[in-house]
Amino acid sequence: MRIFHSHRQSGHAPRREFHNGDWAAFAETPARVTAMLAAVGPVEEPTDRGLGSVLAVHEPSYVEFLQTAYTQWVAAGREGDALGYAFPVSRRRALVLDRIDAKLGRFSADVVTPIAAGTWDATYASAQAALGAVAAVLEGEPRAFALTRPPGHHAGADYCGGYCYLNASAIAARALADAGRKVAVLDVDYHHGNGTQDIFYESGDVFFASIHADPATDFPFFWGHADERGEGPGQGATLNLPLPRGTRWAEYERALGKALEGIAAWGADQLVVSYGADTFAGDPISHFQLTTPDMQSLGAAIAAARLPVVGIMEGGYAVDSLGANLAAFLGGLES
Ligand code: SP5
Ligand code: ZN
Repeated sequence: MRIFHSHRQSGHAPRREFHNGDWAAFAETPARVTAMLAAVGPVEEPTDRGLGSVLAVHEPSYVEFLQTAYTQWVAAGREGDALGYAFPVSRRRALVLDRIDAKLGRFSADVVTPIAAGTWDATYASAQAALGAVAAVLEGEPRAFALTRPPGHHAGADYCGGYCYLNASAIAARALADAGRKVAVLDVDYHHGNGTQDIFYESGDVFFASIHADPATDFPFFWGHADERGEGPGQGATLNLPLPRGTRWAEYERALGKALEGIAAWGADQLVVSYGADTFAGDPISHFQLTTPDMQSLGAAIAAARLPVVGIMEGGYAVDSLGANLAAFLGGLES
């Protein structure tokens, strides 16, 4: 399988994140990339296809913010990573705010998504890796994978969140839909892909299905509940399948069957799979019980839908097992 990845994606390395009222080591580290590269075949450096497909999903003001936030942070005399602390939760006015702290609040959903020196370059390269996989599939490959990092599925049209900045899955889905494919996004990361859902919530041309930890107990809390089904032209084109902590493969497989049924009933001819290895039993921040062989079963069940697949890497924080889990998933996908 053709796999797209740029070394520039490792330039994003925030030092720490806010966790349970204190600072903890940042979980979404460049070491994840090292582990994955060691376990998969050779990767291709993506062609730079520019900002067009990024701006088809994200607001120009948000993209400009991502490009300049760290420089503004440093210019304001700050040290460490840029992080907001005040958020406009009530009757948001379209204020043009100058202070970097105000902009960080305006364009962030949480305080676990710091912007460091290499963040823009890495998230841009990650989006280009996704577009490389899109191009491969549009050229006729049955499947291609983008080894994206930082991940993307928590990022919305105008906000970062959950370690995500540009939403590679949404960018890939939009590009494939604009090329005439009938696209379904299947999100199998442990966490609900709220950014992707939000981007396509009112659009009838991309279906979004997600299997994830019940947001009643897990991040991102405010999205991913079973009664969220889309609105307007997107009514019925969102399918959420929350599962309890402790879920094992047998129960997960049933939800996967429902997701694939929904996707088939909608008439998709193209899949974008947001793959997170954080459903693994050994994941340090998650609570499902999938094993490495289950990752192969997951890939095989998706392959059985017999649709072209663009795979996008999302989360997965058990670094020592991450390579094996990704290799198992990709092996299943090729079966
Ligand atoms: C893409 C993805 O999987 N994002 C997950 C974001 C979850 N963020 C909330 C969990 C915070 C846990 N922090 C643990 C720090 C340990 N060093
Ligand atoms: Zn996740």
